Amino acid sequence: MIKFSKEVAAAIADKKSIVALESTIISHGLPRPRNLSVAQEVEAIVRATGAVPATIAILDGEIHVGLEANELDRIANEDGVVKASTRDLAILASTKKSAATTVAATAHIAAMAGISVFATGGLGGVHRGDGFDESADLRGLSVTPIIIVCAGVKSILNVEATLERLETLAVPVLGYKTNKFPGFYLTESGFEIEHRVDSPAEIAAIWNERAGVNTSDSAVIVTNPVKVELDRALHDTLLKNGLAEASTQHITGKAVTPFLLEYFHRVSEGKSLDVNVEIIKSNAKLAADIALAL
Ligand code: PSU
Ligand code: MN
Repeated sequence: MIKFSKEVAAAIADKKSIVALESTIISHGLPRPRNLSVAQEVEAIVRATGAVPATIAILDGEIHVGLEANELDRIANEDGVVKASTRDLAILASTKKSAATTVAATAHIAAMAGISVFATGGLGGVHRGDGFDESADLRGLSVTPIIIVCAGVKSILNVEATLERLETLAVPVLGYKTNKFPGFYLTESGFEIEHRVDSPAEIAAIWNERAGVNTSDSAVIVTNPVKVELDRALHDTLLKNGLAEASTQHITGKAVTPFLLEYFHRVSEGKSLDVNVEIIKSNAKLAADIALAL
């Protein structure tokens, strides 16, 4: 069912450390042409750390773990690459369509391929408002054994409700060198994290204890705050106006997150984009360090 890139196939044979990377961030989270260069830079960071990157996507109905250069280009530049979550995988396989995978779908495929560490930007979560919009990422992480490195959840979400849902779903949340839950563009969201870790080795140790206490079926979330945050006043203005704009334009369902990210990037004239890129790079580096520690 899985098509591996040459590099990832060799890494599996040689028992090298592998880091899964998601593709929705490339096709729907970052603007062209920067999306392709960022995807390439993120892979290079994983390699420079001594691990092997496996960007995951669906091409013509086939699951790809690791993309060749031309395939990465397709995800970044081809029109009609949809955003796919786990529920879409069988439909894509039978209709032979191409798609970028969300956190939920990427984690699902990575675990299926035997990969234990995954880097992304920010997780999906519970949206604001009373529309019952909750990302499938939350349910996905509750049933998928993987270490996921992120900068918390995007501030466009209801962070408090998202943390409550993660507790209900029994998904552990760790703060990397912090007790403050990061707010994606912001280093702190205003909510606390009970468990702080200070090294990749500590994260690996927690991961390895899970089998013994029979909690191996969920993800472990590692939150890694961005070093230089977006200006707070700018952030708050973007958030207020972006949410109002989404409501005026009746943006719903899976279009909400890409719409708000694009709004932030456009109206901040790239300032939020720079922070977003830093987040992805820093998470890829930490994920590679964790993969090596395992
Ligand atoms: N984080 C980013 N950029 C993104 C996303 C997360 O920095 O584009 C994507 C991820 O793929 C995540 C998805 O799984 O947004 C969540 O979308 P939704 O809220 O529709 O579940
Ligand atoms: Mn949604």
